[in-house]
Amino acid sequence: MKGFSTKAIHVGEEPGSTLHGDVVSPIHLSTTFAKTRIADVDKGYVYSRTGNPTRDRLEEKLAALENARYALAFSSGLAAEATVLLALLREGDHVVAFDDLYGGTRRLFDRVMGRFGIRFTYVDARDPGNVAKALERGTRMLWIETPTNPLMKLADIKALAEIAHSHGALLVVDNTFATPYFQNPLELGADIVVHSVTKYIAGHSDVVGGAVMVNDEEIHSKLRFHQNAVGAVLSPFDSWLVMRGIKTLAVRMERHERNAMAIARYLEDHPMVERVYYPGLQSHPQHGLARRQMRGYGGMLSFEIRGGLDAAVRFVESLRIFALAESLGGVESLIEIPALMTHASIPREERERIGIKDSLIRVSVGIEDLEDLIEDLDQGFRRLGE
Ligand code: P1T
Repeated sequence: MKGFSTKAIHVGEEPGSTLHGDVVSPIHLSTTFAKTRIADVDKGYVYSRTGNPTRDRLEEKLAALENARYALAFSSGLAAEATVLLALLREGDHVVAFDDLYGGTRRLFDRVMGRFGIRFTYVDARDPGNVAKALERGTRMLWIETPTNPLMKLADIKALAEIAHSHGALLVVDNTFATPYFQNPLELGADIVVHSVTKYIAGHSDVVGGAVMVNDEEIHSKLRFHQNAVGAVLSPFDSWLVMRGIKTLAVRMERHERNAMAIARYLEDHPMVERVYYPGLQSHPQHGLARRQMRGYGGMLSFEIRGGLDAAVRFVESLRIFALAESLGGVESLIEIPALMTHASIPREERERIGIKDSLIRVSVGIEDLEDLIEDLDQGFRRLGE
């Protein structure tokens, strides 16, 4: 099995791997597993926080998506991230992170991990030189998203992996926006990939989950220990929902991308739009890197609307198909204002320094019919002009 979709559909669910030859993995809800002899109490499945057959099948599938040796499933993207930090860092350690990250990730870094003596320095990681300059003796980890949330900035994974490794640090890549269909950071030298499975991987806005993928056995065993010891595991039912979602990841991503590219071009030509951020556009300052490092540009984009926050609010409230909501990566189109929603927890001065203006609107382009999406945006712009 080599192809992405073949693996997405079959890994972890081979007929013959279950009692009845199920084509779809069954959901194992039991929290505990009985033994007939004391000698066997720690053999096989024991307790579902530690290990569960449905979660195991999902983890096999998740590993296959990133061509990784190991994957671990968590109850949210943030739970996955927290477990990585808790498993691999200690008091006094230092992390260099991309300054443009999901607001909740920065909140976890600064307001939770900071209390345990882990220090974070934020840099514009588009320039690897900025990352190299920020390294300290205690730097153990580089942490990036690429493309970033919400400004669609890119970081050169290969270059940053070299910088990290020459310093004895690990490179962590949050691959949520690109998805494993369009980008595989482990193959470019990253040590750890994290995902908010809530987004494209599950794909239907009906499950909150997270994942970590790695190749290194020692890192894996530390993560596995902490997955159980901290306990933020994905439930069997949610594991099953994610497995179901993964089977269509490739076809969904093709359609997300096709719609996003067309909408990015539409917005770029619109007189009410100041600027569009989408790595598939020639006008994106890192379009060349996107072409080299990714196999596609994904379904996320953002744009600045003319007229400031007031226009942004009126526009997003006037849409009928694009739902005004946080999150992303589901089949339905979503729209939001980062300064008021997903990135409101970042102080205004810091937001402005990164480039997140009040007039920035972020779009998760769904897989509806393109004509309907464009018509909805059109009527939104028309109402602004009234
Ligand atoms: O929401 P959760 O599953 O815990 O994942 C957190 C997370 C991690 N990484 C990235 C790149 C993310 O975008 C997210 C969650 N983001 C949103 C909810 C959002 O609307 O941006």
